[in-house]
Amino acid sequence: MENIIRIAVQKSGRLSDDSLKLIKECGIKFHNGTGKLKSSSTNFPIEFLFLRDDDIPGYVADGIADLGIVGENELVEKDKNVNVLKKLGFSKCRLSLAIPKGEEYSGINYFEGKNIATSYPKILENYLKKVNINADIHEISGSVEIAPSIGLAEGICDIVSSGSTLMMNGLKEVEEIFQSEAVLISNKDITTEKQATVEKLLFRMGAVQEGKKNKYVLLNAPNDSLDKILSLIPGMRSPTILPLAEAGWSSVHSVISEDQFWENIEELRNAGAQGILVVPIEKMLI
Ligand code: PRT
Ligand code: ZN
Repeated sequence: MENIIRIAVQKSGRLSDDSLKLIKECGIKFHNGTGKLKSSSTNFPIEFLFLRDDDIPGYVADGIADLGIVGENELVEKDKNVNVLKKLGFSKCRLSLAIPKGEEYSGINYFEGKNIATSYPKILENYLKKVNINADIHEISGSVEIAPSIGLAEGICDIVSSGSTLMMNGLKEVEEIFQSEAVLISNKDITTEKQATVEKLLFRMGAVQEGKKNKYVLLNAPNDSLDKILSLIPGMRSPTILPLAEAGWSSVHSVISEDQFWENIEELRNAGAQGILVVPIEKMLI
């Protein structure tokens, strides 16, 4: 039982679905009935705590939870003493300064002596210090985007994803000050027994992430253009080549990153590749 780890995940919000999806993709089974604060897995030594994201860094720093999944914005703002184990690639967003659309913006000096409303006073304060600007930070906990229109502040510093919230509120983004995505954090003093479980989880998460980055590609190619085609899709170690029933043709199988595939698709076709299949990979163990 000493090897059972506890992970804190957001109860409901923008991080919840992707956090639970990642855990499920790691082959970990659990029930998360609505309203439950705690749950455990039936096939992996892990317990779940469902919390507000604001509380996750503190629970992990205090050792109530061994691990947590939280946005970097929340982690840096809370400034707790934890380890970051892994970037998870979801809930990506940025923290930006924005001002009313009609205002002219000439640079960061615009904010000198101004009032800025935000839910992220620490990150903003650090940024303003770095760029040598003195501004008044007005901390509010939500609906930051309405602050300028009600006369509470001249600018805001808030999370932006698509930018439509700013636009709907007559604001424009003028400086990006911080980039964020979900990260896996851990307590600083994990016992050796628990550490072994953490390693197992990290191994599985790594395999899921690698699988997502890569695709399994199958294509048919005339033998005389195999060299060219192989140079365009190098495999994990080297591609598999099988003869087709039709003389002079081969089937090439390989694993390549999706980005690389799209970059080379035209050249592959020009080199004579046909019947190209791109198949998702569920997990990849290198
Ligand atoms: O209840 P709890 O405290 O747990 O949740 P919460 O309401 O504090 O957070 P939640 O669920 O809204 O967001 C959790 C985390 O998701 C954040 O800490 C970020 O790391 C990340 N994230 C990603 C976002 C967004 N995208 C996002 N778009 N968090 C908030 N927003 C909001 C933003 O505040 C603004 O109001 O969406 C609006 C902007 O979106 P666009 O698309 O209009 O630009
Ligand atoms: Zn929150």
